[in-house]
Amino acid sequence: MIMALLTPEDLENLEKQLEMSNETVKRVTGSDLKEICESLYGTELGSQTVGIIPITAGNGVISNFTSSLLYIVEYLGLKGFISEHPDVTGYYEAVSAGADIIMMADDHIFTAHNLRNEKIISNHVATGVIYAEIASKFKEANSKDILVIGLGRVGFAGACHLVNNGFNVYACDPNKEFLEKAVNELGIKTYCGDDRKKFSMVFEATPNADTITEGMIEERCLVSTPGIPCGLPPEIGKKYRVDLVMEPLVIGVASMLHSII
Ligand code: 2YG
Ligand code: MG
Repeated sequence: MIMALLTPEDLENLEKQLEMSNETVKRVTGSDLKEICESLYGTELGSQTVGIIPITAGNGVISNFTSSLLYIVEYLGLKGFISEHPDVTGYYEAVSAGADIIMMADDHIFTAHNLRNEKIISNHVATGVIYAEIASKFKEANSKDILVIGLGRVGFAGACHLVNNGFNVYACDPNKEFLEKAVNELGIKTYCGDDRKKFSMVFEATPNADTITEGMIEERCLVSTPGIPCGLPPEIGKKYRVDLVMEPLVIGVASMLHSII
């Protein structure tokens, strides 16, 4: 399974990226990130404390990762701390220090676990759901048709969310098994370029660049994507005056926390 790992560069200027994406989210959906999360999950973040644990497994600690998480946790109004030690020692430390929620990531799973109510979530699912939700709330959409590009763990979770909310989901993925699974389990339609169908709402979830082509999109459409690198080529974005919601970490983390509160 391919997964793009974050780099320290992705997490630079998180504050600026957050501000810009929140502004776009508000403009294209009418609600800001906090409002979307609260109505999506019916929860409001309270006074929980989040213990963030650096993990050295696999490719090891990503500089800026845990400090970015702490920044986000505090931005969302929660208390947080990073354990002094990594891994199991850090876990013991965080739980002993009274953390209500534990956040940690290795190269495969990034999880948040609420120790008080036993809810647990992966970043894949929370990210898929929130980016799909944002795409589906496009104010200017002229139908309930929505295109999902990529049916990996993030894309599948988002597609599932959209189907459950009554959208007509069209999807593509070069992986035939992923596509078949989504057709069989979710009842989505496959999208192929020959369809000549264009979308005003696009949820892109691939680790690849340039997955969005001119044939797929309406002018002034919305592309919502957590995928790094961005699937929308800048020249197409410009030509079609596309609104783009893309941000490396905050939106997914906000979704994770709201989903387990
Ligand atoms: O503790 C650390 O510093 C590292 N073990 C963190 C590793 C995180 C790896 N995961 C990713 O890079 C992302 N795919 C996580 C999700 C980003 C939000 N879309
Ligand atoms: Mg991409």
